[in-house]
Amino acid sequence: MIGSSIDRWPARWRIVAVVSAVLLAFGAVLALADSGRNSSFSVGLIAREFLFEPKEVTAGTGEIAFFVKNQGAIEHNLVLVAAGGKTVTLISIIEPGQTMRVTVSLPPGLYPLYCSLPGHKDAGMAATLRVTP
Ligand SMILES: [Cu+2]
Repeated sequence: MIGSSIDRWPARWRIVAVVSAVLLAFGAVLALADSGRNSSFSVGLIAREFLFEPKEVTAGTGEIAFFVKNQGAIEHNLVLVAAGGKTVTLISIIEPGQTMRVTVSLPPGLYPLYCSLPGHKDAGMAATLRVTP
């Protein structure tokens, strides 16, 4: 019994080695893909009365994750102006003290961001997202 179980080890290890090699090759392909336009970016914004910090944020093409923390005393939100002037509400409400996350993918360009609650944008709650090629 012991002898036969030892005889089986080499075959087992060969399978493990082949599976490992396949996984490594697959991982290398994923890593290559990730270094291209499928990269992901993280953008942090602080919202409060009445501004976004920082005023300008930069990301590349790919998935952009916004983390928006409301450090103010009242509700805020996050709206993005897409190409052609279309407004997209990324986060409809961020309660005081809350951090909200949203992901978007955008072509290169400059995108105004603002809070659409009445008067907030005019009071200074605006920022710019620059998406680089
Ligand atoms: Cu606001």
